[in-house]
Amino acid sequence: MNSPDLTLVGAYGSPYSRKMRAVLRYRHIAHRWIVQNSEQDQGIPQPSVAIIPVLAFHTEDGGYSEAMVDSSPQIMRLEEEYQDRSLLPNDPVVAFLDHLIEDYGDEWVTKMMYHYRWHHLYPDAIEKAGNMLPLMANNQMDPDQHQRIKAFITERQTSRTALVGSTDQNRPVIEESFIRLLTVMEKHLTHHQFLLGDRPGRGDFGIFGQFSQLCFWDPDSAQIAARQSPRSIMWVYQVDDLSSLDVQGNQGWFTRENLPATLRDLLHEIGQTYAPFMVANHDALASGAEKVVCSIRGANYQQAPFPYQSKCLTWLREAFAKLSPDDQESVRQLIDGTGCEVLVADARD
Ligand SMILES: N[C@@H](CCC(=O)N[C@@H](CS)C(=O)NCC(=O)O)C(=O)O
Repeated sequence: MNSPDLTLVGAYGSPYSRKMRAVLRYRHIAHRWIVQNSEQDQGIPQPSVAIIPVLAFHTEDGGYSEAMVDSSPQIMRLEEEYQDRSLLPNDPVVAFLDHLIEDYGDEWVTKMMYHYRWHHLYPDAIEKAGNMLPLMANNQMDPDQHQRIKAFITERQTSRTALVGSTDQNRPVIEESFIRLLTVMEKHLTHHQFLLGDRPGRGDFGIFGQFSQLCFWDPDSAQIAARQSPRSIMWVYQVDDLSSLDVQGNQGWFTRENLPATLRDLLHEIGQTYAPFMVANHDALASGAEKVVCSIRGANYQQAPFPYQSKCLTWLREAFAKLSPDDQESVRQLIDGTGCEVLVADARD
């Protein structure tokens, strides 16, 4: 085997791992995929936080120079090191929207994913995940050990549902937003292969990661998805491996002048759910409040504050602040009336 540039350590059932593997495949970046805790998972430098996926960079002599976590920074780091088949649209206004869509996938759609896997109303999903997750690292695992790890993972994950907002009270908010997202995706994908044109952007990979689980793995959500949006299912198959997609230079993106109405529908969906939540989460952390409380399409949504998501909003606002005044104005016009305005409100001052 030719020596790869990178190693990606992840898991089949991890949305962010699937996201990054798809990015590496699409970008033609030579890599090795290692399943976490498998026999091959050895010698990788410890990242700052114990989460997956881990992206490890190689040295000339076959060792590792460093390892990093968090898929969005991983994507941006790859953009610095590799030019071809970039994920960044050339129009900075469209690139900002792409960043927003990616973050919506990572930080809001992930609630749907966790919910349909671990919420107590979905016992088949809990049973399936409990059975399958331990075997990813070792499919020949001893049956007793399998049962022990299954019990451990199931107990840990089901006790964490409230942390990501998957409670009985929030259930309608999360489930209805999944159905609306599928409806928007179905309409959009009827005319366009990807969210921002003829090639995938960060947003495609962000939503793809979560959909790789929601549409295929978790039984209840997979059934809903197949009913509501067959084109989303096909899009997930495609995005998983876009190594054969032909891409010319930096062509193929929508521009700010030709964004389709269905993209605006997506921004509207983001503005009704992710946007009020992200701002309320940020404000709760800033004021030291114990709970995030916000209204999402008239429903009262509550969960504990989530520090990483506050950082995400700061990064999004920093990206907006870096745009020229004209580009900022264009973004404001495009998101006007969608509910996303609150995301960039502070940047005006
Ligand atoms: N913000 C991170 C999130 C990664 C993440 O939450 N990974 C989960 C699995 S999908 C994880 O490793 N959780 C810790 C655990 O399962 O112990 C990203 O974008 O990659």
